[in-house]
Amino acid sequence: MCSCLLIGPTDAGKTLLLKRLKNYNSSNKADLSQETHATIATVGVNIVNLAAGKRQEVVVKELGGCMAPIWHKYYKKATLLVYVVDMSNRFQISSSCIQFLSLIKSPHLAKSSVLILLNKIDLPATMTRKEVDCLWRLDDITRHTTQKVEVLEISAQTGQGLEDVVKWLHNQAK
Ligand SMILES: Nc1nc2c(ncn2[C@@H]2O[C@H](COP(=O)(O)OP(=O)(O)O)[C@@H](O)[C@H]2O)c(=O)[nH]1
Ligand SMILES: [Mg+2]
Repeated sequence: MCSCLLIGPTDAGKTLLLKRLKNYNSSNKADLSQETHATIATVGVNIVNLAAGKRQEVVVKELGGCMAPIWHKYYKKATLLVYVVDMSNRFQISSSCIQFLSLIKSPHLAKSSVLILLNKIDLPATMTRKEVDCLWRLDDITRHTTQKVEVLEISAQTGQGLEDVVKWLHNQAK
């Protein structure tokens, strides 16, 4: 069993993503049939167990954005870290970068595999990947961190890119 933290600022799309992952059906398509517009701010922890391959299981824990001051209490057991960014929120992008950098500095997460999810790419006014690359200096991050960092662009709303998230989870759980 492998433990994955799902972290990021409030409204980035973590809860919706978690619902999508939970509903990801055996035909490998995102189940978009459920009403998923209405989410409420997560206070506490949302936990979902995902099957990864035949034998493995990944326990994904979404930590509410407002719990940031106590996120560190959950670092110890986490082997995977998924950090969700809202690509449409220009006001949040810099602070999310700082938050991410302080996260990965934690010695408890030094060996975790990290996935950065650039979410909400379905929205018309999102930043471009190039803009985020520049603001976050993603090249430096992927090159110089102790962790193995991957970046994916997704939409938890439309399901775009979800397959790659599932693949990443499966590969890490092997
Ligand atoms: N358009 C769009 N809306 C999204 C997407 N992901 C999440 N949302 C919406 O953003 C809001 C916050 O989502 P939520 O999952 O609660 O964010 P959390 O605070 O990070 O858990 C909700 O209204 C979601 O429906 C996305 O990929 N595209
Ligand atoms: Mg939430």
